[in-house]
Amino acid sequence: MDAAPAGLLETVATGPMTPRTLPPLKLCRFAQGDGPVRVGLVRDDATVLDLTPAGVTRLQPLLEGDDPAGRLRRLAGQQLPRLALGDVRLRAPVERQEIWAAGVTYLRSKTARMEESDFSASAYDRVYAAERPELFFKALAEKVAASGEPVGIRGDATWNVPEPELALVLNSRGRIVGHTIGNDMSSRDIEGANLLYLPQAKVYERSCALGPWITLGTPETAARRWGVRLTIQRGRRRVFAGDTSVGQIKRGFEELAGWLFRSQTFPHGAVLLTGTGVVPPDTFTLQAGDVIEIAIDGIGTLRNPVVVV
Ligand code: DO4
Ligand code: MG
Repeated sequence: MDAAPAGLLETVATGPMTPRTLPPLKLCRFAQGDGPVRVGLVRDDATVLDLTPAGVTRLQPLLEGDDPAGRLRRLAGQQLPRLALGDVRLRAPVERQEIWAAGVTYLRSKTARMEESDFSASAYDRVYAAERPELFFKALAEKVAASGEPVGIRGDATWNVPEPELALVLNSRGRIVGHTIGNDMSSRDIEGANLLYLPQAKVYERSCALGPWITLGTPETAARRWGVRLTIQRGRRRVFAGDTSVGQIKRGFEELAGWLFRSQTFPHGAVLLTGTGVVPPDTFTLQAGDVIEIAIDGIGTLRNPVVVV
């Protein structure tokens, strides 16, 4: 079957023979100036529909409902305040969810990490093939950088990279209710020195970015056709560009979510990054001032400048 146009994937039957393609739903958190954080729906990548007057003031109650996408489609038809996207500040699309990440889900990630460390090579090789995936805690929601906010490279690391990853948005029942873009910032020299240093290589100040919003209503079969593109800009120079496809992920989304929820509860839901398939060459390391852009079809672009932390 031919790939559907990126982002135009949900259909409704409008008559016996004429399914209609629906535009993607982009659910965001935003603020104006120093004002309170509100929940909105991004339309045409230009306007934000403020959902506050419709009683939607937080993401979680919406995501816990039986049909968040259906509810949002109904809300989109209401008379609600409209703001220009350029006039608001997007906030990370998380409230109290724990942020977790899966690792070594792409062949590219496995080979890069085996080259990075003789010491840990067999662990990466084994986990790629094992039934149980690698899952690790990544961030508290309050520590996540939104699109536009800085991400960090550790002051005590010498080899730092972004990891562009599709992120699954899960409600408290473990249901996949949406997708967003994640950046699993990583210090490869620390990780490569010893696998037991993984939490220090992965979990530090500003090590996770999510955004720019959550896209709802895309089934896994459609999301697996999305492309993932990473570019890194240094001043006027593009110092890295690479891409992959979500379809290269070895494991199913439900499989990853199922493992995350084994013997574990997430009363506020969770976000699960699904691993990276784009790895810059070993000679590349990020510098303060670089700007990282991660674009995923059907979602948008997550853009973050880099600072040393
Ligand atoms: O075990 C190292 C982490 C792997 C990872 O974060 C990834 O593959 O994305
Ligand atoms: Mg990763």
